[in-house]
Amino acid sequence: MIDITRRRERVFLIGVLPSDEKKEHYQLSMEELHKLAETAEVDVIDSFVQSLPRSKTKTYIGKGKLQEIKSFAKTKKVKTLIFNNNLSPAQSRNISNITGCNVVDRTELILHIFAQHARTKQAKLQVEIAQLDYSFSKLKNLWKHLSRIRGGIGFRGPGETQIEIDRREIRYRINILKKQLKELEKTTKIKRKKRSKYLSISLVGYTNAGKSTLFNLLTKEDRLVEDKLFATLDAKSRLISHRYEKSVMLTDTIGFIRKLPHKLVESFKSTLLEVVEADLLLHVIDVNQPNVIELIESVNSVLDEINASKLDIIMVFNKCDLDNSTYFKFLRKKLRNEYPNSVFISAKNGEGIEQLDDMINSYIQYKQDTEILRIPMEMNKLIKFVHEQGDVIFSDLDLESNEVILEVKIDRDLLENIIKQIEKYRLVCYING
Ligand SMILES: Nc1nc2c(ncn2[C@@H]2O[C@H](COP(=O)(O)OP(=O)(O)OP(=O)(O)O)[C@@H](O)[C@H]2O)c(=O)[nH]1
Ligand SMILES: [Mg+2]
Repeated sequence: MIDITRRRERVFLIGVLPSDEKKEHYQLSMEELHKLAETAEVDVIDSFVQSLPRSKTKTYIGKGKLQEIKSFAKTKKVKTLIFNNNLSPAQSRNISNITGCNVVDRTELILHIFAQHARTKQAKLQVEIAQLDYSFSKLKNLWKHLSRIRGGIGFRGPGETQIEIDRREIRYRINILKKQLKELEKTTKIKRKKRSKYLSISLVGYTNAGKSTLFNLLTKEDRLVEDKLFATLDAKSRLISHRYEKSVMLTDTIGFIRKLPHKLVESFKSTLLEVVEADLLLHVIDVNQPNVIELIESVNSVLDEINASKLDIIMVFNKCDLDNSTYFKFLRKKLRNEYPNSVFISAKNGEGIEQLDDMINSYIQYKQDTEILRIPMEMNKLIKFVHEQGDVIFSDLDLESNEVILEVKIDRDLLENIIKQIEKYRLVCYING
């Protein structure tokens, strides 16, 4: 993988505007690339976008444009070109040969940022696996490419042999890392199991939407908040005991981005498990982004990819302190119509938080039910379970029927299951006389 770790490296950003894409829309994705580059701590000297019906197979952009970039790079002392798309290994090599510059594609840039920001052992392992996976697939394609241009199967030049050795080593390393990750995940799973008594809520959303800021506000924690993409890479959970009608386990996790590399989602699955296993998601959105609907959709597609799109969701439109224009009021109305289960807040100054709290409490009420249960004394495991999982308001013994009477406030789904177990037990007793 190309190294761009040297501080304040001077770079150009490069993109291709395909004929089927709107200029303004593409501009936004170039701006996002700019923000990614800033997050990677490099200096963006200039950007180039070429309009083409579609990108060039060999060099991604036109050769003439590349020559132009080459001479600009020389005068501006730029050594690295960052592309707004993923490049094939052959494209990277060709561009590098023509311009004499390092070539970094979008996925490599994102992976680099993830590597920079990984703090926990788990995040570090996950990033390294994703990076190796990406190098592996690039080498695989490069091998295919070389064998094609050098006479196909049977030809074994030194290049291919080296690539094969590299590939084997990468695969070996990936396997070792995956094993280490599995070990780590075992302990996380144990921790997670203990949490079943609480309502679990996960914050999800596009990177930089304000998830960690909201997490800090609700938990009074001091989690890292930065005006950078992917400030958070690990999952952190905190128990909120007294704010809501029931204890809540709130989890802050990594932000998403459009075209989030698939390999990255794949290797971060264990961190994202917190999201999948939540009762409720708070989808945090920076309402000031011009393409807000598109950002919501890209988050939804990642949620889909990790099987979390069917979970209950409250849309939390954040950063409402930043704009008070008439257009903003109109947009608010439009979003409220589109997403009825939504709230408008500022995680920075606390505006709208009461309303968010009310919605969480309503959700708790909706999820819970109060019921008087009569449980046969023999079902002692079930009695213990009810005590553990619910809030027992009143309890008594009916010695005549040999039953425990419990008035309990408990999760609706659990309650259904408990009632079924009691009925089944009674039926078996009845049949057996
Ligand atoms: N004006 C304003 N800025 C906010 C608000 N909430 C968050 N921010 C700012 O937005 C930036 C990103 O906030 P974070 O809380 O780090 O965002 P995040 O969603 O956790 O980002 P990642 O961890 O990178 O995915 C920071 O500079 C925050 O200070 C808000 O309500 N209003
Ligand atoms: Mg964060």
